[in-house]
Amino acid sequence: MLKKTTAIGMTLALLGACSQNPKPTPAPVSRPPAERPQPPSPPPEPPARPALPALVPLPALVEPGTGAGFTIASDTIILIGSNATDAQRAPARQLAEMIRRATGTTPAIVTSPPAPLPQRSFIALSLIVPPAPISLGVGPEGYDLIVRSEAVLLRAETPAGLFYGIQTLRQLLPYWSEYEAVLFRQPRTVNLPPLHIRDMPRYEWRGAMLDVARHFFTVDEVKSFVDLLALHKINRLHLHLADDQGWRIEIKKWPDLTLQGGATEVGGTPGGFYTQAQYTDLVAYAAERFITIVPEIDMPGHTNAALSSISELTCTGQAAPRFTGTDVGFSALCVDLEFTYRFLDDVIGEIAAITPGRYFHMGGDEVKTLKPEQYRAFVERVQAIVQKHGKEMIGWDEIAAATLLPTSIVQHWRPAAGGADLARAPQLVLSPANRAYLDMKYDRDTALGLNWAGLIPVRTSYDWDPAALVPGARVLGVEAPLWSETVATMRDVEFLAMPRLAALAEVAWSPQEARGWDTFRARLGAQAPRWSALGLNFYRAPEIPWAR
Ligand code: TNX
Repeated sequence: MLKKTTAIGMTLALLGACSQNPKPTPAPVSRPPAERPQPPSPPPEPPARPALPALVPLPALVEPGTGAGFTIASDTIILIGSNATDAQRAPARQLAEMIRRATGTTPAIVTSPPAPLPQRSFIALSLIVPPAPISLGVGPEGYDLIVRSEAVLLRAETPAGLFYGIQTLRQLLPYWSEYEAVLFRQPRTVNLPPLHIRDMPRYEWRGAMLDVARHFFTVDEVKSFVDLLALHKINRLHLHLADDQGWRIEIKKWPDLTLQGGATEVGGTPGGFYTQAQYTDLVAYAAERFITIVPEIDMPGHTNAALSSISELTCTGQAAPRFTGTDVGFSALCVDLEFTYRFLDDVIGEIAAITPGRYFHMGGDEVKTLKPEQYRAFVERVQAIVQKHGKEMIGWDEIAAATLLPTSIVQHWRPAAGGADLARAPQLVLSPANRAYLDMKYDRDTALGLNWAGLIPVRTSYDWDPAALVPGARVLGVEAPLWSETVATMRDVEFLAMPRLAALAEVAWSPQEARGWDTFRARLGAQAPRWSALGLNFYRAPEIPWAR
């Protein structure tokens, strides 16, 4: 591994890209402009600096380069180490596909760097795995990208880092690369601006949640949501798989859960569910984009779909009637029955077995029918079951009242929650409903969405510092939930998610001191042609200068 890495390293060294062999920096280092007060009388105009590309989320460091940049032409190749594993080849294939759409030609992926330097123009993807002679120092998800006229050099310590570098390259390609139309497939060259980007995420948990229980979304629809997350370097997709209105994941020991509980959704339209094979396919699709699926079975409340499918789960032994409304808080598992825990062991065991990610989400929110001590004992028992099946438990912030393992995660959602319980939480994911909930309306006139946590214009979802929200807490990151009481199609999902999902992705990825509303607005507005090319039904918030 090291031998081959060194071979690419030599290529990079010859090009002056290694930190051991620095070239004089051609252009002054400039962090992306942060909001700073302007001096009262401006000094003489400095020489015009090349405009920085409009990237979302903002990278940690962007330095403009000099010269003409790099031209991707029909003879450009992608260079990777000859020892590349499949996980390392996947980002290279994704880049090749992106370039095909941009230029009409699929670049060859060439292993083992030819020596001397290839005569053809190349984009080198290089894994510099610690401990390596040269440490990149960008961490497990970071990357370093250099665009020069001779070559493009993308280096990372992991395949995930390469993937995020490629997402940045994607935003450097012209927006029309997102079209599939034959019209655009004539061979053409594409120019990338000269620059150096050194980038790494602020938080390890950069999540979104989709509620597939209130309204069901098919595997293909969820895959399109995954694509949207990947573009924004989001790495967790939390699926809310069960609620009062529907149970969406096959449990082989309990087929009635999906036969009965999967058949409904809000409004009485037919629901649906994922077979375990479909779920596995979705997990793999997300994994190729470095996104971990976090499955949630909400309990002990929000369980009417289960209670109406399996009569033994209720305290009366009578199956509950089906429910397709939007009230919350009325249902609860019968927590004093041993049967309940055998059932949960089956459910959690089967889901854990098909979920490679580390987490299982037990919900735990809005239980209005249990005494506090019943609730706490329930959470602690479920925590033990989750641990037995090899997963780390996550739950909504009510679970902080229980005694939690150091590995358990509390997902903060109630803006007014806080105080002692949250401070006791071993670790937090932040989804404050008044900033991070994608199902809140933008303004009073927004047709879709709810407003119980307030109206959330784009600036409100963008302008906050996660580190300041719960002082002293160990914050893993940020997650943007999209509850689906009022959304039934992917067009609806996209309308509420975009552009706020992009804003929250930047909150989770970019350094607090580098980002600011004014530069964000401009960079966000510049995404419009790409989003249109992708066919996204985004909300053209009036405060954003959308590019045409
Ligand atoms: C609160 S957030 C809920 C959900 C609703 C959502 C609607 C949370 C843990 N519980 O059951 O769908 O509000 O915004």
